Amino acid sequence: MTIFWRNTLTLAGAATLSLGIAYAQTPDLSDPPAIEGEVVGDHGSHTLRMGLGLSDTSPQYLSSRYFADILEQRTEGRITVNIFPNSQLGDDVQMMEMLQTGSLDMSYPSSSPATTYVQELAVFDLPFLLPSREAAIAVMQSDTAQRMLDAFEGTGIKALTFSENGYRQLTNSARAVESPEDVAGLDVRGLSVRTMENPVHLSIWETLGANPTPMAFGELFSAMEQGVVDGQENPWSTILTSNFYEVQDYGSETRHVYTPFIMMMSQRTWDRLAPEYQELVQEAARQSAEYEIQLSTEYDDWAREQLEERGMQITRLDDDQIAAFQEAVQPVYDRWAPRIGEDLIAEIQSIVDATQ
Ligand code: TK8
Repeated sequence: MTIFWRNTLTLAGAATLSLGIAYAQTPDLSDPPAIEGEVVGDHGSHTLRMGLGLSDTSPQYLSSRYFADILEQRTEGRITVNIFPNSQLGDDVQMMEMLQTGSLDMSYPSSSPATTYVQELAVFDLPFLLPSREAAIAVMQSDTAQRMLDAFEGTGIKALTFSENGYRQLTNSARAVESPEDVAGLDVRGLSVRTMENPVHLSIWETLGANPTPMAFGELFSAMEQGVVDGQENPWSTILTSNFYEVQDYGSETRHVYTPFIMMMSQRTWDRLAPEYQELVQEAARQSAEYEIQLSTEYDDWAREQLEERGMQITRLDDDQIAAFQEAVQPVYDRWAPRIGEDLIAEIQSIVDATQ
């Protein structure tokens, strides 16, 4: 897939020349693993609607397609999943409410807005908790994480699996950011930053001296375009696949938080499925999550390069500069750790330590 970018170049004393520069829209991504396993027995037909926040070039979408393909093949077309990307059915918060009422079958939100259902998920919102992708994956695959998915019981939502959203990076339209002082501004105002709808994130950006505004992801592009906010934070892949570079000149590799996605189904939909179908859905969810993590990993560095090629100025931060951010957000830990649970944090920490 390629898109064409029009670049105009004026030659001295000559006419304007138009060059079409082709940018690859996705990196060289691994193909989905072959679909294996028996065709399951006939337990009726289901057409499921799945709403996504991200675009149809995102790892989230591509792996959801794989999920749909597994179900379709292993039921000989009796289960079909129709995927609606780009927040067209609603944002993370709205779609979770739709799952509860049964007006939507599936969604794939970030863990952060889901903390209203399962408070322990807020552990993922603690800044600089997961130092490496290996650690993050170990945590997502742990019994501790499974317990959080199980804790959705009774909410009207069946949580199927974690997968990767990834390390979040700061972008903005005002200035290059290398330090917490650049966020707060000294003789200029603090950056106004959109955050996910989650109190820990709000606290992070308040603590850094920014002017945070929680906002649905679907409204973010136009909010930045219209200057309602200066910036936002998301993984490089999302910044690329949502075209944020068109309205954001600066990026900083802050890696301040690693948040996962959670693939979810409406409990009402789940309860309508025969046990054999339920088992298949659960298996397909896990397989597609593994594929999603692989795609997301392949996407991340590539997306950063692409953003630079498309004109975003990206600041890489060295260990001392990261440490300055880490120190600046210590009050977020002090305030939230007791509420999230010291035991839970220690449990996560020991999973992390085992990967170091
Ligand atoms: C997409 C969201 C998004 C998240 C955010 O539905 O809101 O910034 O990172 O990717 O879950």
